Amino acid sequence: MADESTTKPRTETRKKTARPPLFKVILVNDDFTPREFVVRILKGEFRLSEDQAHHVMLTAHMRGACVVAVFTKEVAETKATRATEAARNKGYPLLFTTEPEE
Ligand code: TYC
Repeated sequence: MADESTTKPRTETRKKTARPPLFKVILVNDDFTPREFVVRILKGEFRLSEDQAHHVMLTAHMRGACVVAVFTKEVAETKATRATEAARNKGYPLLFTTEPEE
């Protein structure tokens, strides 16, 4: 008999899709790298618009550091390394770091 006492409650078996942990790329201020160069790197490596790049650069300049964008670990580390190396090739101390998102 399928009355209330014998019918099983429907249990949902929705599978959770695992999301990879995300990492922030952080732009660190310094006193030597030209502002225009920072903007160029942000546009080239992180595909920011001119306005976005300028805003991120100015925020790092004023506050010491600024989050550029968030990626999976490998992408964040690759981009941070490439951007830092591009600056090093020009003799600038510009630094990008990564850290896990809370
Ligand atoms: N502070 C630099 C200057 O005055 C510009 C700069 C901005 C450098 C942001 C690094 O992450 C940075 N030329």
